[in-house]
Amino acid sequence: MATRNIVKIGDSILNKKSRPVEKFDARLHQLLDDMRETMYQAEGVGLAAVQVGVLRRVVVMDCSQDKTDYLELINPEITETEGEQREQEGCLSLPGESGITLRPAVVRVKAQDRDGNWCLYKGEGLKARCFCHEIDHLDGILFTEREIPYTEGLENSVSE
Ligand code: GNR
Ligand code: NI
Repeated sequence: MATRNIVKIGDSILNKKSRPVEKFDARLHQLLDDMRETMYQAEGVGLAAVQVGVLRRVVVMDCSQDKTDYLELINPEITETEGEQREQEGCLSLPGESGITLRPAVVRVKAQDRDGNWCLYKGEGLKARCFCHEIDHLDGILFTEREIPYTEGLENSVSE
């Protein structure tokens, strides 16, 4: 296992669309193992392959406090969403930046595992934000494109 360098803002690879994984082979497993180590070392809650310079639809995540909810998502797709949340978001590729985004409150995802089996996932709160954030990376989209002013929804409370 090894860590890989995380691509930072200014590198145009971050705006490119990643291609589906077709071969569930040893090379994919090495990529996943390296992404896992890179994510934990960087203290991120998720990492998309494009962030280590690989334009394939691969994500690792762990939104738990105690590293007990490690997930590998290959070719992930959002199948259903419920509600809305306006919460803070950051990105390992945009160090020092954070902002409020509008995301669904609950997100259901289907994805393949490292052997190609389809699995279903559900996330609320941070995990729902992370599913959306990582799948956006696979389509070349950064959270800054989803940012909203932190006052949104409070217009009526502003006195004139
Ligand atoms: O570490 C991360 N924190 C985070 C916080 C709120 C919503 C999404 C994230 S993902 C981010 C890691 C990262 O950049 N993944 O692509
Ligand atoms: Ni990110």
